[in-house]
Amino acid sequence: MALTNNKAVLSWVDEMAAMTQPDEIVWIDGSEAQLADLRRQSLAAGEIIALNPEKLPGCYLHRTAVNDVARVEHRTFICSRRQEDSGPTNNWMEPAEMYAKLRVLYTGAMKGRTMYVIPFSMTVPESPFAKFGIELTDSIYVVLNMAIMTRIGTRVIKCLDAAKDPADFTKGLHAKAAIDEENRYIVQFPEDNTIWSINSGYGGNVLLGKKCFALRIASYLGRTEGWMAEHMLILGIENPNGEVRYLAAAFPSACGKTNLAMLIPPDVYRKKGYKVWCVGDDIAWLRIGPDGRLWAVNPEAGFFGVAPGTNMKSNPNALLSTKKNTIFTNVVHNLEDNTVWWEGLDKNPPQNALNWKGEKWNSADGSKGAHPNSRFTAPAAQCPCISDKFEAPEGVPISAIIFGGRRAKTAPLVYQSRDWQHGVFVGSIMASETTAAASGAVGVVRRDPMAMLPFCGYHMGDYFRHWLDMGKKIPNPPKIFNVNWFRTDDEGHFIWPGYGDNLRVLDWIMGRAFGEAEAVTSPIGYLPRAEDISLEELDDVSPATLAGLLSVDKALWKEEAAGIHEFYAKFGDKLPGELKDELAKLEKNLG
Ligand code: OXD
Ligand code: MN
Repeated sequence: MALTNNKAVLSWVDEMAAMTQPDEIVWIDGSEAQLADLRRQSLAAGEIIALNPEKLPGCYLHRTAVNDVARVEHRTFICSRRQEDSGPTNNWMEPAEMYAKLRVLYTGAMKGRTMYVIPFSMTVPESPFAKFGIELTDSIYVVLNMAIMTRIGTRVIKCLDAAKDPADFTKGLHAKAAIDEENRYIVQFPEDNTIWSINSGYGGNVLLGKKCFALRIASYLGRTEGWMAEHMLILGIENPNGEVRYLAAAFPSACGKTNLAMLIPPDVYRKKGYKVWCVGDDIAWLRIGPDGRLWAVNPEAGFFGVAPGTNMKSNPNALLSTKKNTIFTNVVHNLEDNTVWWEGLDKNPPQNALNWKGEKWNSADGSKGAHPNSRFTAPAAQCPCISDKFEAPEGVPISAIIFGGRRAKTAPLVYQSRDWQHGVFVGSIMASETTAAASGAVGVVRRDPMAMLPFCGYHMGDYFRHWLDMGKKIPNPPKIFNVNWFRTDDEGHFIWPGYGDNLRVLDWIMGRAFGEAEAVTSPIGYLPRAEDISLEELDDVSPATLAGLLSVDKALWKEEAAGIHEFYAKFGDKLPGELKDELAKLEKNLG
């Protein structure tokens, strides 16, 4: 039975059902009873496997199709009405043409299946920051994941119905169809507040609240409405005075974002009373608060984290978050005790196990048991260091924004931008070097402005402009920094220990944000001196090594400037003049 009389919702659901032709329509009310029933159906269909109820209560394993294991950027489109609004970094097709093409694929796609109607809210529905959406899907796996990653059901639809404009919701349509790679499309229509996803069953392509809505559509809405949707973690650092200061940080993938979001302070800091609180691990929505500061909420309710490499040393808080009520996707099924395993969990791969494809797996043959992009979907509330402000409707005030990437030589451990405009420049030139873990050449610099390259729902040049404009509107803006945990020595070893010791750098950053820490000027911005970053009880790094990590090699930065020119050329007339000025200033400073 429909959960609402909302005409805009009902007529759209009818229209989509007429096209996809499901046998049945089920409204998701979000109740535990309904979710339990769906789990039973999914188990009976073999779509999920129940794991050991003592060791992993409420946990399930799911395997996607072998051809459907990751986000597909080459099949992701931003279909704005005008191509120039989608820009050079997005795929584009004229919306009418795309709708027509997809209608053919959706027609009858749900025959013999059930269509689930999931009302969802990004951030708590009662928050003034909340945005509502409805996802239609023929996948119970999607329903169960959305129930972890977002707030769903009756509570949400009530808020939408009571909103100023009950027709203001994001229309998400997902059909598994035949999981056909050749006809897989992940399409955003920003001006229509609409997302159509077809022929995939993998998380990032089908949990429409995440990348599709909370970043691509939301970035577009944010620009129109004067706020920002960013690919950022949010964390709070509690200092020995009990004061909690918050920062947001954007990194491209494979740079340790989830680890930083749940950092465990080094012993020396812990003993002094420092604590780190996680507000979010992937997405931040940022708005100017009544006090003139920038406030952030995490629009999501769960973590959709990469499993391989997660262990009790690298990220105990993430691992502990997955011990109950978690859905594992494409990991190893340990048949010895009906649990899960992945590369990097520990050094004891199970002997009696199935790999991510469900095949008998022999760890000794050198093959991977878990897919490198295998995931856990875990409720954020289960994280041992979740912030008590995680669900605060107003969010948390952000004192520092951090950009970063993986650079073997060029970027120092940390530097601070001179001001907001320079900070936008620093974000716009963000780059990361490819690692041996990915296919293709190693050490190739990939520009990924603000880590938003695959997630910006409009022209990246306009996005830079929006950042610059926001800076003018925030009376008390956060300070902007860049970090690089990944400098290597001549043998290619990382010099900085990373992980918990990154707090030493965050501590300096917060000191700067609050006018308590020293810095010196350099051609690229403000730098700490070696003595400004505490090395207490850190025997592996000498002050001389730290000074090296903070050095700026002018020759390398001149090469960098040439690379930035090349990258900026893509944006033509849409590149804001302020960023050209910043690049010119950098070149002048380098002499
Ligand atoms: C993610 C991503 O899955 O950024 O969070 O790709
Ligand atoms: Mn992400």
